[in-house]
Amino acid sequence: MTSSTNIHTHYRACNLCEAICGLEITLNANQEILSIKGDEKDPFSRGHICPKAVGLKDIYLDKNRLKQPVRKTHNGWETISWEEAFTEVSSKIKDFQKQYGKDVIGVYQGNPSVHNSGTLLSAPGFLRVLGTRNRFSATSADQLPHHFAAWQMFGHPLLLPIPDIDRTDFMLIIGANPLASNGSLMTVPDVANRLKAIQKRGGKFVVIDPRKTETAKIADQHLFIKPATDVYLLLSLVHEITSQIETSEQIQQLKSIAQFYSPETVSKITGIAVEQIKSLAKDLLNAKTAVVYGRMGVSVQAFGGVCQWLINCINILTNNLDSVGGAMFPQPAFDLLGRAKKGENIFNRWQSAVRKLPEFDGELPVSAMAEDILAGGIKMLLTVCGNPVLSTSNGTQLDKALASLEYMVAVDIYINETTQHANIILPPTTGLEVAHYDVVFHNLAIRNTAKYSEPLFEKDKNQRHDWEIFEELKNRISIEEGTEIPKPKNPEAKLALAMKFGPYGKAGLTLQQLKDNPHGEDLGALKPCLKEVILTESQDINLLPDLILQDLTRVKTHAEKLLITEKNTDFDLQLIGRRHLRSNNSWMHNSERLVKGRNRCTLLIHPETANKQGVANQEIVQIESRVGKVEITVEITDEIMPDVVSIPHGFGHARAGVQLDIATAHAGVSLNDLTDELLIDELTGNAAFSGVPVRILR
Ligand SMILES: Nc1nc2c(c(=O)[nH]1)N[C@H]1C(S)=C(S)[C@@H](COP(=O)(O)OP(=O)(O)OC[C@H]3O[C@@H](n4cnc5c(=O)[nH]c(N)nc54)[C@H](O)[C@@H]3O)O[C@H]1N2
Ligand SMILES: Nc1nc2c(c(=O)[nH]1)N[C@H]1C(S)=C(S)[C@@H](COP(=O)(O)OP(=O)(O)OC[C@H]3O[C@@H](n4cnc5c(=O)[nH]c(N)nc54)[C@H](O)[C@@H]3O)O[C@H]1N2
Ligand code: SF4
Ligand SMILES: [Mo]
Repeated sequence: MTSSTNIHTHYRACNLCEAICGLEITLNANQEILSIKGDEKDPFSRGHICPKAVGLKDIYLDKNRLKQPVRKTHNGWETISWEEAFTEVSSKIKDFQKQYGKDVIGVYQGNPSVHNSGTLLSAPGFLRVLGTRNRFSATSADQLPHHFAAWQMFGHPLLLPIPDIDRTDFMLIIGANPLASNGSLMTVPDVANRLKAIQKRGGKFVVIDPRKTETAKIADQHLFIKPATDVYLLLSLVHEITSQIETSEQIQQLKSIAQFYSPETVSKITGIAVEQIKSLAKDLLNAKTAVVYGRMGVSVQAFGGVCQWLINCINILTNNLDSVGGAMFPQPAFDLLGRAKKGENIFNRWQSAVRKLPEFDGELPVSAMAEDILAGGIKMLLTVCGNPVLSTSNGTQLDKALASLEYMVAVDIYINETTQHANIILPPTTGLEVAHYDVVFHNLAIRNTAKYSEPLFEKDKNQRHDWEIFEELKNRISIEEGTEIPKPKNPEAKLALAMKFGPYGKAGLTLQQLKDNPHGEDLGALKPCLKEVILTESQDINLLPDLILQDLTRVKTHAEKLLITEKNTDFDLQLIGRRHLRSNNSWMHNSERLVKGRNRCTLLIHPETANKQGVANQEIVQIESRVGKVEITVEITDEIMPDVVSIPHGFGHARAGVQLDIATAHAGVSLNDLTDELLIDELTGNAAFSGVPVRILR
C-alpha cells in the first residue's frame, strides 16, 4: 500500500473471472473506496478492467451479504455464533455418517471455489476427511469435456492447451464469447485488444457461433452454426486437412474416421456453406501459425468430449500444438502438476445411483444430483460457493430435491435460490477482505505470470476466512472425542512452499518477492514444454484414445438421423444461453450499478422466426421444454440464427425465500428451468445446455 496525504492506494488482482486483472484501488483516510481502476503497472492486464471490478466494492458493502452464520428456524433466519454453527454442523456430519455411511452426504462445489485461494487450498483437505463419493461441481455443467480430452490425450485433466493468442496468425474461435466472458480456459486480460492485435499484425480470427456475438462483431469473419453440430464441422475440417497432409499410420486412421464427413455432407448438418468449410481448413493449414479454440458452446453439448478431442487433433495435425502461435502449455509458478502421477485411471471408478453416470476425477455429473437426492441416496448436502438451482439443468427439479433433504449446509455469502434451503449457512470473508493468489488461472494463462494480493480490508472479529471454516470442520470431524481441536492453519505456508519448489523457485522467485511487488511478476511468454510435462504412460500424445473412438459410433448415428429426419415438430426451436459483460453467472445481480439499464433477461429470436411464430418485439411469451415453462419478453434481432432462441443464464431471482434485494427487483427467469437433466454428453456426463428443444406457447 502506498500513500500520499490522506489518500492511499491498494493494488490487487480481481478474482471475479478468469482474467485476473490488476486493480488499482484508491481509498481515503476512513478506508472508503474512492475509485477502482485498472493497474497500468500490472504486466499482464496492462491497465485493463471490466465493469464488474467495481462490483467488488458493492459486494464488500452489500447489506444482504452474510458475515456471521445463520440458522433457519420456524421464525426465519437467526444469527448464531461460529462455535454454535461448527458444533451443530460437525455433529450432524458425524451423525449422518454413523447412521448411513459416508456417501449419504453430498457435496456441490460451485465456480467461485476456484477463484478463492483460501477455499482452493483448504476445502480439499476437508473433503478428503468427509470421504464421500457423492461429490458434484460446476465442472460437469461447464468444462468437463476439456478435462476428459486432456486426460485421455496428455495424461492429466489439467494439461489443457491454451491458445498463444499474442503470437498466432490465425485463430478459430468456436463457441466462446471472450468479449463478454473475458476469456475462459484461456486467462487473457485485455482480450479485445489482444484479438485486434492479431489483425494488426496481418493475421485474422474467425468466430463460429449460432449468435452474432460481441466477439463475432469484431472478427474478420463470423459463421452461424446450428447448435450442437460443431462435432461435424470439426470432423469435416479433419477430413479436409488430412486429405492435404502427409499421413502417418495414426493420421491415416483419423482420415478414415473423418471420411464420411465431407464438407458437402456436413454443410447440410451445420448450415455452413461447403466453400466456407474448405476455406477454414485452408486457413488453418496455410497460416504460419494457427490455433483452434473452442469453449463453453462446444463443451456443453451432446458431443462435448469428442469436440474437445477434435480441437486438439486439428491443432496437432496443423503442427500447432506445443508450438509458438499455436496451443501451448503454461508453466505456472504454483505448479499444480508437480506431484501428479502418470497414467492414472480417474474415470468411471464409481457411478451415480439412479442413472449410473460415470465418475470423473472424484466427481459425479451434476445432472444426476437431483435425482440421486430424490431417490434417497443423499440425505444431507453441503454446497460450497455454488448456486445449482440456477446453474444446473432442470433447476426446478433440484429446487424440489433440496427441499426434501434432511439437512443442508451452505458455505456461501448470500441467502439465494440454493442456500435458502440450507439449515445453516456459513459465510466466509470474500473479495477485498482476503489474500489472493490465483492457483488455478495462472495455470491456464496465455502468458506465465504470478501475482499475490494482500487483503485490502481487515475482517470483522465475527467473520471467518474460508480456510478457517474448512480447517475447523476438518479438524472437528476427524479428531477423537475429548481431544483439543487444533487451530486452523493458514494455507499461505503452502503457497510459500509451492513458490519455492515450483519451476521458478530455483531462479529465486519467492512469495515474499510477490508480496513486495503487488503488480505481479512477468515470467515470460509460453514455451514449448510438452515433452517435460506430458503424463501419459507412453510419454507420447495419445492421438486415438479408445474411449473417444468408441463414442464416434454415437456421433455417426446422430449424423445419419440429422441427415434424414424432418424437424422435430413438437419442439420446433433450439435454445442456447448467453453471457453479459455485467453479469457473473448467477450471483452478481445484487449490485445496482451492474444490473441497471434495460432488461437483459430477454428471449432473442430472429425476425423470420418471430414472424413464423407470430410473436412481436417486447411481447411476453411462454416458452416450454420437456421439463418446464417460463414467461419471458421477446427481443427480435437478426443477430441470432433462425429457429434458434437465446436466454441468458443466471437469472430467476423471484423464487420465494431469496434475500437479494436488488437482484429480486431485476429477477428475470432461469434458463435452467428449461434445460433438461437428461440431455448430457453421454461420454463424459457433462450437461448439454446447447440446442435444448423448446417451443413457444400461444
Ligand atoms: N444453461 C446454462 N447453465 C449454466 C451455464 C450456461 O452457460 N448455461 N454456465 C455454467 C457454468 S460455466 C458455470 S461455472 C456454472 C456456475 O454455477 P455455480 O457455481 O453453481 O453458480 P454461481 O452463480 O457461480 O454461484 C456462485 C455461488 O457462490 C457464492 N459466492 C460468491 N463468492 C463467494 C465466496 O467468496 N465464497 C463462498 N463460499 N461463496 C461465494 C454466491 O453467493 C453463489 O451462491 O453455471 C453453469 N450453468
Ligand atoms: N461477464 C461474464 N463473464 C464470465 C462469466 C459470466 O457469467 N459473465 N462466466 C465465467 C464462466 S464460469 C465461464 S465458464 C466463462 C465462459 O466463457 P465463454 O465460453 O467465452 O462464454 P459464453 O458467453 O458462454 O460463450 C459461449 C458461446 O457459445 C455459443 N454457443 C452456444 N451453443 C453453441 C453451439 O452449439 N455451437 C457453437 N459453436 N457455439 C455455441 C453461445 O452463443 C456463446 O456465444 O465465462 C466466464 N466469464
Ligand atoms: S475482466 Fe474479470 S478479472 Fe478483469 S476486472 Fe473484469 S471481472 Fe475482474
Ligand atoms: Mo464456468
